[in-house]
Amino acid sequence: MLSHAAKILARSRFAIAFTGAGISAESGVPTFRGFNGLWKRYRPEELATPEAFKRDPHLVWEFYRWRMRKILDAKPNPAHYALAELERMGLLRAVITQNVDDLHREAGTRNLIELHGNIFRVRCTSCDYRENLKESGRVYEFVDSKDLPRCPRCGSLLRPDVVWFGEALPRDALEEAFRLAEKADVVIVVGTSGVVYPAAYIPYIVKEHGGRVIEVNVERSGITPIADVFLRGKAGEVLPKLVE
Ligand code: BV8
Ligand code: ZN
Repeated sequence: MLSHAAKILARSRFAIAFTGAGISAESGVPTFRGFNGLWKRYRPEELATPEAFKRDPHLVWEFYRWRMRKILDAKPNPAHYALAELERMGLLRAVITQNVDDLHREAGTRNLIELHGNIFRVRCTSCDYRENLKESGRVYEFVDSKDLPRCPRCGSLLRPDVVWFGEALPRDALEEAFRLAEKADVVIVVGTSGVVYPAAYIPYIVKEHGGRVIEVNVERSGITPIADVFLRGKAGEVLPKLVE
């Protein structure tokens, strides 16, 4: 199956990747279905929503600061590096990710579409103030603070610049992702349960336009029914074999 996938990729004209939380699991970033410990009693759908933020901004910021700390301690794993290498080899045109952890960028992927935003960006709930905390060098000060973060321009609450459940995805990112999916003749789907929409449409759009779907996952997912090749295994072990 692996050689079959490698052949499909080698012969592809326009291959893209579509990734979910599973690609960062081996970096130690908890997947959405796998929250353990502290956050086990909450479902992410309960915390990653505008209603939760309105009701209890302290709890939601505690959740995001906890995840930011986890991600700051994480490094890209061989799966992220393999996709960056495929792009360098000219075999991968773009990575469309549902993840907000910045690990694809850290691994060197250049053409990256973040459908659900980025956990290291914050934005104001009232004015158009935005800040990339890594670029502004304030990420550790931000993560270690216990106070509710306030906009330096207008004083309103700051929120994570990520897409919450019930919120629309950034239009330009979604349109670009759909455009790439229509053009792609191969999509490598990595580490996603394929249950969150509209992101999960991506592999279906590739399929509908006659493209092939290669899936890498440790178990079957919502995408497996339309996969032409299903490579069962950990992304950090399977993807580097596709680069060899
Ligand atoms: C919207 C950012 C409407 C926040 C996230 C149909 C159409 C449109 C919407 C809907 C619809 N049906 C339902 C909806 C509503 C909802 C939705 O999809 N709900 C689901 C739960 C049913 N969708 C929305 O609310 C979206 N918004 O539609 O708004 C609208 C439209 C116009 C105007 C106004 C409103 C917004 C969805 C985005 C939510 N935000 N993230 C944050 O991160 O804090 S989604 C979040 O969950 C993640 O980003 C990720 O995308 C998702 C979890 O999915 P996965 O990435 O797949 O991760 P998961 O843990 O589920 O799975 C991990 C997989 O990896 C598993 O398969 C596992 O086996 C595998 N794995 C584990 N280890 C490994 C591995 N694989 C390989 N190697 C390993 N080592
Ligand atoms: Zn403001």
